[in-house]
Amino acid sequence: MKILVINGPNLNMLGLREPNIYGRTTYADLCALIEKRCAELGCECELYQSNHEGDIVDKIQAAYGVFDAIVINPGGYTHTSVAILDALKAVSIPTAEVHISDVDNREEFRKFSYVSLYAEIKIAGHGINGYTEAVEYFVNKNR
Ligand code: DHK
Repeated sequence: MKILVINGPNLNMLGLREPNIYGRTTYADLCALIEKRCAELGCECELYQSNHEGDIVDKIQAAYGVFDAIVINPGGYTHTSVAILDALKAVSIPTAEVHISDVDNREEFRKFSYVSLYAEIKIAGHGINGYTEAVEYFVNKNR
């Protein structure tokens, strides 16, 4: 199976940004972790990060007919982007929503997620392990 892992704005700053919330692991380390787990599970993955909403929409649209599942952490767009929600609905690819932090126990505005209106699973507050848990979810589901 082929999984597309999308990270939204500021996730390229992992390791530097608010380490008390997001940890000290860098984005490069995160990519290495996901690639290793996918290799162990025998699935293909592509990793994509963008700070731009429209680029993320383009990437989701281009996933149609190519990827079997999407793992997405939309960053701040989680709480604002109807466009990302609509793109996911348009391609109808099974999607897991991941957040490094426990978004339901932070500021009020982080409790609402547009992507949750489409995603079949939400993993939040498990740190970077949330990404590999999402990959495992799809691999198990497709067994
Ligand atoms: C990452 C962000 O950049 C925030 O805007 C979200 C999410 C939370 C995370 O926990 O990974 O609110």
